[in-house]
Amino acid sequence: MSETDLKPKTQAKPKVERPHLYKVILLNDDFTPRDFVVSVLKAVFRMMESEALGVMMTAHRKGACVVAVYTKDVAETKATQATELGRSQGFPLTFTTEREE
Ligand code: TYC
Repeated sequence: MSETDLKPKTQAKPKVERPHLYKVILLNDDFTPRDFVVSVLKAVFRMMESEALGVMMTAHRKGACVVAVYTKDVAETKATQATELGRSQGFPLTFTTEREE
């Protein structure tokens, strides 16, 4: 650095924040067959049968269940895909997303 160069008194602090994470939430309904819910969880969220069964039964009993956590884009894409799989068969199966605190 030459003598005429000005050195900044404070360094610009590189601010790299981690992305917000979003939960995908499965909602219960009275019409979608249990085995169809399980098949969607396996196909879209890459779950094993036992895990998918557990998530489906939790939603069935409690009204909703967190399926997985992703960045915003991935969460919204998977929630839409999974919901559309249900709609394509005439079921009201619904997946929503919610930002984590
Ligand atoms: N409640 C549905 C039934 O009894 C099954 C079901 C479970 C549907 C979980 C949605 O998120 C759900 N056929």
